[in-house]
Amino acid sequence: MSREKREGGGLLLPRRQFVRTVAGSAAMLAGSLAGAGTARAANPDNLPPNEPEWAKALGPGVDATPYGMPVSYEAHVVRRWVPWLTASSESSVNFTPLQDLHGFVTPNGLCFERHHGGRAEIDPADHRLIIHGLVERPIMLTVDDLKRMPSESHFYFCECAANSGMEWRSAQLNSVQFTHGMVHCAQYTGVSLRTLLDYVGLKPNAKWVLAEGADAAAMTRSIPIEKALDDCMVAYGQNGEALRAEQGYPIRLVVPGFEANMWVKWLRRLEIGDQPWYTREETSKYTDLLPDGKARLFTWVMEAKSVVTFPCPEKPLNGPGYYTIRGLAWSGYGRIKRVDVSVDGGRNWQTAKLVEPVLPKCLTRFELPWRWNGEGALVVSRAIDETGYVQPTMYELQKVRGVESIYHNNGQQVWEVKPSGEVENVRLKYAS
Ligand SMILES: Nc1nc2c(c(=O)[nH]1)N[C@H]1C(S)=C(S)[C@@H](COP(=O)(O)O)O[C@H]1N2
Ligand SMILES: [Mo]
Repeated sequence: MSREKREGGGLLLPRRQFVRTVAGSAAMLAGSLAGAGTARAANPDNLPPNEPEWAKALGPGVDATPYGMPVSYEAHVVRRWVPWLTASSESSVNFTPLQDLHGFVTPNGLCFERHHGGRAEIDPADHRLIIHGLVERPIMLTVDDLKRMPSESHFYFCECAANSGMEWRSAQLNSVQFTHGMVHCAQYTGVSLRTLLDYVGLKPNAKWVLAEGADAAAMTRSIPIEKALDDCMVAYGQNGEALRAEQGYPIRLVVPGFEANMWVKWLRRLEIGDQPWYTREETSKYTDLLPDGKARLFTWVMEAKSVVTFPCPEKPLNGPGYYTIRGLAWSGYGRIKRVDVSVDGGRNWQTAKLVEPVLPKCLTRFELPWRWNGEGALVVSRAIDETGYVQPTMYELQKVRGVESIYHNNGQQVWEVKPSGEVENVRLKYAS
């Protein structure tokens, strides 16, 4: 559809003014980043047929970099946060730069962080995991004890229930990092929680596992025993190395497919009980307020979701021609079965290619070749998981959930590509 038709037909809802300001500053940021990144003009002295400067002298030796960091030209690829979103940086969140990542693994240093009481820095020698409550043989384990047990390694996504939480009412943040960056995906290594629970011996009335962190927030969540015995892990490894302090070093709970809040970091205690612990977290937060004033409770599984990461507000198009639309899809219920992509706001859909491997409860990369003719376009993706569930439009989602909740927004994200190549977060107005 043409841009005129969209505006004339009122298909776009304008964003509120304060949002313009935020979007403006995000755009400025993106502009300055482009200058630091690939858009920088080339130095002709380094181009063929000249010998580039780095080929004329020896480089640093193997003693120069005991722990490698990204090359300076990628220094703009960092976690970012939105200072006005929260009162302090200790109880806050930063965001994964999805627009700059390849494949489906998030590098450890770029995994978004969500802390309620700041990041704990724990000496593993002083850390213990206690498992007690409705068990036959309560235990206290060291981190070394855990490493002596059989291990498992699995890739899982981890998404905060509040991801896209600002976007319920209308298009807000003009950035895929800020709209969708509260998700990361890593290979976790550790001990299966079932192994530990078998070891301590569950009593017949064991129904819930309370997990508690050793950070200043002592964050606690209750996990149903069925899930605890299914695929949860006590992880000490992430992407081949020890967990980062930001992600819960020395150990964190991995609860595949469930909202990230339950993935307790700096895990120090598992108390087996016969009922859930109604902590402040569970009753006042992490529930979904509905239009009738009731709230959905225990909405643990993250439903199928996807987002286009190229093009996106941070990654505009550079003139008409050949491109590959790229994005990420995931579902807490299992594997992604299909991803459809539309360039006309969801009127026509094409099936994207899923990039192998397609793993359950894991980010899945999708791609679709696209010849951009230079006209305005509305790029959107929708994920379908192996249960047959189809990622809803924002309109469909709002009809069921209203707009009062912060959590569990898995609606389709629409990017408007302007004839200039710039990309903006927009909300379609659907005929009702
Ligand atoms: N101990 C502890 N665990 C915690 C939290 C916390 O503040 N303390 N935050 C939770 C929330 S709300 C989220 S979204 C995830 C974030 O995990 P990450 O920091 O590895 O991205 O950790 C969860 N586990
Ligand atoms: Mo969260």
